[in-house]
Amino acid sequence: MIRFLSLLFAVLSLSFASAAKEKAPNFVVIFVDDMGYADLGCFGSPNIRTPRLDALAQEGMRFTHFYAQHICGPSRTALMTGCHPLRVAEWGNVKEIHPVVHSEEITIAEVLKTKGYATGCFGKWDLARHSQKDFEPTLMPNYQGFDYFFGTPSSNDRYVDLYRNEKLIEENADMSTLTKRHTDEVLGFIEAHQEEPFFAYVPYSMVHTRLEASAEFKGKSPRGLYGDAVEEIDYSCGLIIDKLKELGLVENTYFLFTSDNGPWLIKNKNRADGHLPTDHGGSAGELRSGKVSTWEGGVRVPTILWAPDRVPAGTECDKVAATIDLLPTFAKLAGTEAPTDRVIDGVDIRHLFAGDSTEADDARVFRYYFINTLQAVRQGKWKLHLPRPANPPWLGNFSKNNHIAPADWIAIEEPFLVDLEADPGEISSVAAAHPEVVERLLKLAEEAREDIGDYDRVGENMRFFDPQEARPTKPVFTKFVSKAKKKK
Ligand SMILES: [Ca+2]
Repeated sequence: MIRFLSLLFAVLSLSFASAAKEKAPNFVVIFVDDMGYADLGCFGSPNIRTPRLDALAQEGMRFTHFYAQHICGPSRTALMTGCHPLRVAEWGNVKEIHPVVHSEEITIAEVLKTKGYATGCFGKWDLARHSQKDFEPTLMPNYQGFDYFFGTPSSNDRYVDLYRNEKLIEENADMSTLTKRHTDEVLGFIEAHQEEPFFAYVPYSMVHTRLEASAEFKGKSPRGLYGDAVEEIDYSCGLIIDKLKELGLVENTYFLFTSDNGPWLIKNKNRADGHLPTDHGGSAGELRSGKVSTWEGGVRVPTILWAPDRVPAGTECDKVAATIDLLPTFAKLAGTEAPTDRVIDGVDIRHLFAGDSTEADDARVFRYYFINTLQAVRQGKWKLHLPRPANPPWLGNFSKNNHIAPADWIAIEEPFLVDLEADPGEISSVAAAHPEVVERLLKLAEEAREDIGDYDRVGENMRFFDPQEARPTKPVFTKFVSKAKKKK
């Protein structure tokens, strides 16, 4: 009997051990808003204190060539779908500045749901219309793969409404409370779902203007209110890490921190803004320009991956990687695949997570779209800015771009080739010295136009799910009436 019991115990322990090993990993993605490439200590900030994130970089990996998109809505679209935003279907077959992501698109949360994940979204959604009030309720997180939502429909430009799932719980919320409330919700979600695999997507409203910070942080950073808000985000990430440790979830969780676009260079607006002090934007360091541009400062974002024993400690990945890679990579880690019935732009980068790289990483092509326009392509160290007028009429309201410095919003007469290794600030073109590289990258740009599209053409694999005419343009803000509201 004793022998039988000990045998039974041995069998049970083995199966428990293998069950623990086989449990799909948890994912926590912090998608901070408008943080510049150089706004963390571990990415070179001279005056913003981020001890918790710096520690994660020491224990994990810094991605130094990691790409988001040029502005909030497209960037969220890319992360959610694993695709360039112009490829992604929207209601009414248009391509908006801030995509209204079609319900037939498959989000990263929907992919993970197929493997039994608990999914939560905490913060700013921005994919159901760029508006706090006039958004499409049936395109909110609860309809796009998330079991739980605590946050706000769009940006906090003027005011912010808070929702718990579909219920409006507070209008015009106190912005100084947002980071803390979002974080508290994340902690509660992790606690509640510690036994299941979970995906916590945390698109904090901060550090997008209007900036605010809790009383504990306000007025404390040498970098002013912007620094206060970043330092509170750092502290909050620390609380999430502490929770993972407390619950014994570290060995089975991937924690990724990144930003949705470069810094909002409000001080460069060169005009009276009306309500924002001039120090409210971050810094891209040596990278050129910021948010609302396809210069590196607009799209390359500070990124940290932390997963002890799976991601090598204290390492740096200088290969091209992007938010579009998270869907295919997380799908594989969860034991499934990215959707196979449509083109997905992102690639599986598990090998980069593990500290390896291949020749394919150096050959990878990254396409820089600005709303509906292909503006540049990159392969290896070469980046080619494509010719364009300073104020393209097809960009609608954005044909005059007050977000960035006038020197960065210029006509490009000839293909402008940059060697990003020698010239990270994209100061001068070396096109004349490397005509073969220019020719190769122009060909890659043409392939992107054929596949994804451009302002003047519908790409072969640009997606449309509605009966209306397929249009690659509509880059203007227009009055929107939700289908659900119409029905009422
Ligand atoms: Ca943003």
